[in-house]
Amino acid sequence: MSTDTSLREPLPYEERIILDKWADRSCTLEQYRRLHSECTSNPEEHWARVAREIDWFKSFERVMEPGDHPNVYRWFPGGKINFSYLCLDRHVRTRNRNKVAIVWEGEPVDDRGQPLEKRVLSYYDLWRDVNRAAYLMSRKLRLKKGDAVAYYMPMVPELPALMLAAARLGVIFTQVFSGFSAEALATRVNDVGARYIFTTDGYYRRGSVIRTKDIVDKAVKDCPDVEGVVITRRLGLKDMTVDHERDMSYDVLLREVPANAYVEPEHLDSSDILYVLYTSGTTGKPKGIIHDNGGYAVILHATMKWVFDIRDEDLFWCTADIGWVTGHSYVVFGPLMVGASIVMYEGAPDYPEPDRWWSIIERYGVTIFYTSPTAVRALMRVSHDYVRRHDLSSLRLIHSVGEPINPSAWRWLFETIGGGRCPVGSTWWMTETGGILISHTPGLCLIPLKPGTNGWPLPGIEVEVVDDKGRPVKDGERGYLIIKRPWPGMLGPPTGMWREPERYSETYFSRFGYFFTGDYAIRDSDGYIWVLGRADEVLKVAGHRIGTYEIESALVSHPSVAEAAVVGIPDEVKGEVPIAYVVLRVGATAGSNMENELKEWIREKMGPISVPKNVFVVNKLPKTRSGKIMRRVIRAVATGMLIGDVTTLEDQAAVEEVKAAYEEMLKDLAKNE
Ligand code: 6R9
Repeated sequence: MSTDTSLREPLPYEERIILDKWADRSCTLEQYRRLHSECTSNPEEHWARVAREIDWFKSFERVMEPGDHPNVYRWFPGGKINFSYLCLDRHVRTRNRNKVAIVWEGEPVDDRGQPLEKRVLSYYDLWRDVNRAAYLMSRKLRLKKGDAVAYYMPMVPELPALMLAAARLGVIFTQVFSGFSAEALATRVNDVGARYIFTTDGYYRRGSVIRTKDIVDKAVKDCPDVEGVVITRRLGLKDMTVDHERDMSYDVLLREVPANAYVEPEHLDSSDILYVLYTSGTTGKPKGIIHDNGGYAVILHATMKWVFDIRDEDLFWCTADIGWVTGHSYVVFGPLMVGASIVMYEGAPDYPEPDRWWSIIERYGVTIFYTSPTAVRALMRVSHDYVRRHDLSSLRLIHSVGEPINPSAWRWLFETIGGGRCPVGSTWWMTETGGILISHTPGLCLIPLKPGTNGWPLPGIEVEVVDDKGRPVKDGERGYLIIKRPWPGMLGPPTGMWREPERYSETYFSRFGYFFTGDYAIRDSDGYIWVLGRADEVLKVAGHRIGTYEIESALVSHPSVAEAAVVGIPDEVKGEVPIAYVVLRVGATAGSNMENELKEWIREKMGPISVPKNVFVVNKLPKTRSGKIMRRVIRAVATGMLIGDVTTLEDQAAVEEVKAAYEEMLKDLAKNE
């Protein structure tokens, strides 16, 4: 049984760490407060100043104006812009032309553990690839501005190229994480209205082959409007099935594209859609979060400078998969926009051994490392010799993202990985925010570090921690995190949430009248924000965002399941993991295999990351008198906490049952240990 101590460590509000090496960049809280209040007192001017630092085809006329739906804003109206131009064309005209854009490493290794595949693309190479991809998309596939495509791609260099090609044409893309199931893919493809799906034959993960194309074959059966599937060969699988009516080889299509193809980047409106990315919420199907071009470009530009202190000589490595927002913003668009060199790695951090990441940092000389607490917790459990084998002295700055970082994981990153030299931060943001909103800003000036905090909101960002009624709570008290003003990079026009303007306002604005993040947070007396985790039914499992509601819906779609409740329980490595309680249909019997059958069902329906750690079959679920499942009670029982007020509880016996099922599991675990 996980002891969970690391996740309940006391938070070191009072600790303050000032780094010698960064002393000339340090500032006092007072200085930072001043800088901050200058920016927030006139945010429009502040954001205009930042926006003028990037290249527009036509300059914007205003900073921001209300859109056509409540709570939707158009940022930088009048401005014309193109991300592909920002990330490529303007660099290939300078000495960055031959600078490394992407160093990519495949997962397979030789018998000495050395990587077998490496690809290096200069900015010029990438510019060429993107033009050829855009040519193919527009001439061959007849894709045009406003059309949608779906990418179901693993971590291969073709993915950033395709994203930038779509951006060049104004084609809206949605990238679906390559670990998602066929059903999850089909739902997103249909919702966004994709004309084509781009995929690979497969990829390598932890020494195995994952056959992406097979999953697409399954998904596309439920996607009547998809006109074709375009396949990049990553593995060269000989036995890949091909439907000649529908499937096209990317490589064959490219052969027909002139080597020097050039496609003029569309002069897009600042508020035209760049992409839609689906993420989990508390109810219903996943939400399609819309991001625009201009506002998104501005938040990425600002955060690459302020948060990552990016410089010409840096090698930037964000370890996120591009399937998540972190990969969109800080593998692809942010770093390429500022002309940085990035690392992309295909596989698992512990393949063939738990020093793969450290070997990559050493091999290429990574200077800025952006990773997740869950990976850190997994890697710090193995012998430190895996770290000591490698020279990590190139590192100068480290940040984490995805969930709160507990102080001991922070200290390990700071001391063992960063050698006590590098600022280590925890950047808070969400799919919805587009870019980082709460973080230390070593690129501007550095306030003292505290292990585990997110730091201050960025200049120009105003957040508040409030109680149930929306009243600010006192410093040091827990409350809900809200964002008080619109910000560049927020959910974009026309509807914030793809085709669901009402759901957008309802989800984020109905509770407090301001943007509600869904997170619990504390502000300490130094003004530092400590985001503590979700206040709703959304889980962060190994940093991945999963709605308990989605797992429940998948469970009740199983023929034997009548009702299901899913809650998150703490896990030492993954932060939290889902566990499920199910009530079977009358007549269905719980064979000894029911737990595995339901886990397999979830794997099929949703993908491996959503599979509950345990599935318990019970006779009843604790409910309120009005019939709502009391997840709070279930979670409390399952994590051994106090139950709290259960006066509305219908049936005490159901609680006892949940308790018994959980105790049973503890006994089993104890036996196995
Ligand atoms: C970027 C990303 C968003 C949720 C967010 C919060 C949690 C992210 C965090 C953090 C504490 C951090 N979160 N970063 N919590 N400290 N540095 O993760 O987007 O997948 O949409 O998740 O992640 O709970 O609300 P997304």
